[in-house]
Amino acid sequence: MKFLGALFLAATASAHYTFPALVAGGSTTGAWQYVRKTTNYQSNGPVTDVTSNQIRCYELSPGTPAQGTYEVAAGSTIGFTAQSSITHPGTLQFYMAKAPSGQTAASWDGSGNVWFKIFEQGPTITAKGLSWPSQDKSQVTVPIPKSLPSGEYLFRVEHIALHSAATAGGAQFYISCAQVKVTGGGSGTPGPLVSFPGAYKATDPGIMLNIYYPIPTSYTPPGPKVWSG
Ligand SMILES: [Cu+2]
Repeated sequence: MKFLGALFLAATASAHYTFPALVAGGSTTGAWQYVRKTTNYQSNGPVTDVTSNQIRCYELSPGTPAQGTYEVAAGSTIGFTAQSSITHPGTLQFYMAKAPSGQTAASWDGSGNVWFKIFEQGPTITAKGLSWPSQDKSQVTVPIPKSLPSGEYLFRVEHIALHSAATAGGAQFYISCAQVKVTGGGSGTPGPLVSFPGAYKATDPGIMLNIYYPIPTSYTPPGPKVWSG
């Protein structure tokens, strides 16, 4: 039993993942059709350096857009597929950033103090330990805030795997950015705004922690507060 347990742990620890496609309205787009191809599209491996430019969108070839920009109505639900599933425990977050005038979601690199968070999902904490709602999911979704102004955005998913996060640099960031065009939006002012890199430090309490022992009594996801619209 002990031996089988060790084998199982070894297998799951190497099972990294990607977020290659969008899901909306019950259907799934093609892989890397609206999502910029990530550096880990073959290896499935994570970003571990929060100061690297890769922490923004994990792009294989920065400057190379995805094939298309996906149209989505404000207030509707959209998300990403996880290939083949989110095998690690950790926190799930979604961010967006609006392409400045003169740029499109396809042309823009997402640099600057431009990103706001629209969703964060920490663990359920019990005396037995932490459980993470996104774990083992093969897709994750979020409602686009209804008051988000119409326009072109980068839409970023981030899953921070925390199984080996007890030391700085141990957390594993799985990231993708999609190009979207929001329609029927409102007149909200998203914020607070942060940059990637810049938003995180390797020692942030939501990034560097032992999730197993002693069992944490609270968890604070890294980055800015969620903009609720
Ligand atoms: Cu992994």
